[in-house]
Amino acid sequence: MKLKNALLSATVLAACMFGSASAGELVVGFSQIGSESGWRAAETTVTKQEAEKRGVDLKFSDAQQKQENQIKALRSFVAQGVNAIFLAPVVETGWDDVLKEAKEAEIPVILLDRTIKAPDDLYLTAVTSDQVHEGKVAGEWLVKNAGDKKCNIVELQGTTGSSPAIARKKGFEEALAGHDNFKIVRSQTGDFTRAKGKEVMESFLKAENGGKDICALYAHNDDMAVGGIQAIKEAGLKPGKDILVVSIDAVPDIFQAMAAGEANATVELTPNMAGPAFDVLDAYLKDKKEPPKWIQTESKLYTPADDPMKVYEAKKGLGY
Ligand code: GZL
Repeated sequence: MKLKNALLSATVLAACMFGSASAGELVVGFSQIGSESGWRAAETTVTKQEAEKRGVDLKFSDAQQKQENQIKALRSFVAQGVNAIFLAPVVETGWDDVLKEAKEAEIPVILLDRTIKAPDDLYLTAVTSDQVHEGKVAGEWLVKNAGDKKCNIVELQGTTGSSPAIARKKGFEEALAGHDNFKIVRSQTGDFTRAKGKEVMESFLKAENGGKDICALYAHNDDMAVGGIQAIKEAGLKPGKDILVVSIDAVPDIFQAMAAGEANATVELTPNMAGPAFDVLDAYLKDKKEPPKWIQTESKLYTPADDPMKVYEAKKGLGY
């Protein structure tokens, strides 16, 4: 396989030197989780746009939320002899074997938007936000704005075993520490989807005196929050008032809810993980210098004070 890759790189190099291919004739395999949320759809759109901009031949694979499909896609990319792989890992564990195969083939792997539990020599770098910080910002907003009465919180967790679900829970709980009037009374996965978020929120409302005992909903992403808002309204309560709504991603629909007074805070996650990933890949392919293992993207809190409809208008064309 090493010889094959050497030949491939030489071919690409020769093609670039003698002009029969553009300098960006790079082939990158991208194993995407699926399209479970508006944010994920935007990440896919932006990744394809970034590849196009750079003249990169992007081989795209949608895993429909299944790790086995991601592993199959990675094996296929290795067999094709791509120059690099982008992986948005659906869960944290179970990647060692396939990443060892990519390493054997000398194909660098860059993680997008989620991290994994594996030796860090199995991937070049990870382009992600600080997901613990996101949860903490959400929790701190709630502690600051829910008053000092007893506040029973229900939590819609992301995909079980995924790094954002684990980290955002951790960060939120850190923010609540020391504030004994705040308590998470129910917590369950809504798998980052609107439909499941609504379904689980309906069960929370039923279990908590029709929602009268719930002070706030914390959702690990806006799509589950929007599903939860629907359930709260159908239960005859006012989301954003009777039940505060705090979530993460900053997708356009949460700003529409904010403008209607139905959502209170969201923490922005950029869908552009691919830009920094392509940049670090270009630099690595030139000088083979190992980049840092983590390239952190920014997080920003938005509330109704931030002109939500203006933000909605700015974001709605970005592929969500
Ligand atoms: C977080 C990302 C999450 C988004 C969700 O980095 O992996 O996955 O917050 C998406 O919208 O499903």
